[in-house]
Amino acid sequence: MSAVHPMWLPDDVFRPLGRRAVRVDADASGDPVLATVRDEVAAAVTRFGGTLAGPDDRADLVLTVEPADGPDTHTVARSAGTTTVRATGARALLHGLHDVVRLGERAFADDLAERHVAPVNELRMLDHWDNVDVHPVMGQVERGYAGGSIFYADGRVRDDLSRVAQYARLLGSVGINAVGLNNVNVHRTEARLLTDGLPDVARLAALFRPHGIRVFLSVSFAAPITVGGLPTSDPLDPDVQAWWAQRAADVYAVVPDFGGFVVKADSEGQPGPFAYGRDHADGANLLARALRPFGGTVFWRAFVYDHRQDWRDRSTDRARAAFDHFSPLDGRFDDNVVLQVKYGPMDFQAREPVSPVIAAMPRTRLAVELQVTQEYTGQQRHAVWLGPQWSQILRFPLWGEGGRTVADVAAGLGDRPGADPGTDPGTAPGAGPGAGAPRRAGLVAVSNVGDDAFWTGHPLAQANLYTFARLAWDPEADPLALLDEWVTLTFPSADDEVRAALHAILDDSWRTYEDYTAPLGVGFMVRPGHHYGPDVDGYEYTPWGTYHFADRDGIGVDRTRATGTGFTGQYPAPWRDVYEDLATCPDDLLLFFHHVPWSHVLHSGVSVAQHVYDTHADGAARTEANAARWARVAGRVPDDLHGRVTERLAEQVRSAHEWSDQLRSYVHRHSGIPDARGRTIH
Ligand code: GCV
Repeated sequence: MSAVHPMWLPDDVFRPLGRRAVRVDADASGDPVLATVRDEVAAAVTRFGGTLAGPDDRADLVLTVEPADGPDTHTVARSAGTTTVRATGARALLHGLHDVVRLGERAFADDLAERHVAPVNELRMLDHWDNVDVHPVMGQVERGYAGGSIFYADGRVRDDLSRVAQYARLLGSVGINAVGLNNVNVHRTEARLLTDGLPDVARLAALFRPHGIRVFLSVSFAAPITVGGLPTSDPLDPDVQAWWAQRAADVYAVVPDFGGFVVKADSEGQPGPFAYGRDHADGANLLARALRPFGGTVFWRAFVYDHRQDWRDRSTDRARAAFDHFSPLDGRFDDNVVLQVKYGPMDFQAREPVSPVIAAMPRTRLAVELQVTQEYTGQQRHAVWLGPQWSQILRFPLWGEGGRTVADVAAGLGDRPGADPGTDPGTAPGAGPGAGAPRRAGLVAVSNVGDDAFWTGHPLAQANLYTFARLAWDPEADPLALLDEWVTLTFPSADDEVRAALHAILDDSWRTYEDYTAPLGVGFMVRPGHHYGPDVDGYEYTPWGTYHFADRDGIGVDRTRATGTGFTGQYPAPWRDVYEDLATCPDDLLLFFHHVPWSHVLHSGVSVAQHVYDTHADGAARTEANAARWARVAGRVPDDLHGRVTERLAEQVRSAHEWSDQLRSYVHRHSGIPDARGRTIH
């Protein structure tokens, strides 16, 4: 395999545009994003026989900028045989160009309906957990399943950054506008990106800039000590404040459009403000004030918990940690701080409830963090398309049906309950009026790319990167329509059989994965450390047994207020009561919230034990059907891609059976309940 796969931008997708007369009515001199638009159009017409129309020539497509304040917006309209894209600025024109690319021939149909397009989220970000050095345990890309870093090799920024240029083009085409360049676990070498590494950061920024993307650095809270030689990194120390202010000035001197910092503090060994008796608002505001003169933003992660203590005691339920730490700080963060909250209270499990923190901070800008890299969802060896999961999370109505959703909070849309100081965020009704100003932020995800020829290890994992970017643009978009869009772009010459096979494998793949892995929201049955494959009891032994408290009588974590950890009380109504009550708690989250007997009958009508027998047998069987389906399209997609997917699907079949066998056997041995469908359990 030599050539790098083009992901969703193979040359062919430019054919409808490239065979026509196209005019770019914008002076590209001095604006790198406009230059990108002009270069894309020029390359397309050269390749497919169209023309670059001059100012007085008739054109099939006109791309023009009509400056306006406000968010990037474009319209696409068809009249008198010409399609016109009007954009409010350079970035909007680039988005408009790719809107036309996605429309294909439809962009030139006389009945094209006029389109007004603007992103819902202001910030659409991908974080990279890339280490500059190869970490002895985590490798080069922490939780990376697609080879080495595209940014770094041999302990420094690569000399050849051609992959980064391709990546920036891909991301710009789907509206990503921010990229974090290094791991949130900041080691010594990455910490130096902020000092000696700045010329290299500037090289990377120069590759993202033409695609409308700003770069961010993850920084260590202890950098004033480890890099700066100060005796402290106390956020209230004037020398520490001056040190950060100087670092910000240095970065902006070489990267004038630098985005800002990403920070993981007081979590999993990373230093933070707790060491000085300060809180996370003190910590975040320290960096925010250093960045403020230059227009920079701090993404402060809410993934804060004590990894040495949790689950060993019912009073230290890890799910509670982010809310307990952060909700008291609402209103204390500067307005160039964005609190970055993982979608669930645990850690990117295939099934979790949404994090109650998202509903609890009405006076804070808040970005929701998703995980495109498949740490807990098959590590890009399993075909698991996460679009439906993300869509479900984003559409979740935090204050009940009809009220504001997770996506609304991230986008800063509408008033959030409690935005008016003095209103109790836990009880105010969702659709009611509030007094808070919109707090626009957006979505962040951990990227899944590496230097692999297919970018993502499993070629079909490209669909996750694409879907995340498109949902970050419009969280209400139908994920299946986005998947279909990805199929059309990525496989432009695919016949119906190939399209059907891709849909058959991917459409329900999240559910399939959930079916053969940890059941009913219980989470964390992966092998500790690397998080691949089943180890039902492997995670975190507590004095009572495993963290999921399985024994011969039952399974699940009691997180009720009545008898458990009280976590249900972190939700606003109605969810605090819906989750509290066994009668109303949804099946797919049952074991997250309740400890129940194996014989407990689900809303679906079967017992917990029988549910495990059924879903695991069926889920594993579906992976076999997928492998067979893919075998039938051999010769209809490129051989190298077909081969890679075949190899991954085979591993998925093996692994799914391993999961299924272990889970069914575990439940059978503990519960003694026979499988009502009479299947053999080993
Ligand atoms: C970058 C999980 C992962 C860690 C990751 C952490 C985080 O715990 O296993 O590898 O660290 O999340 O999001 O910071």
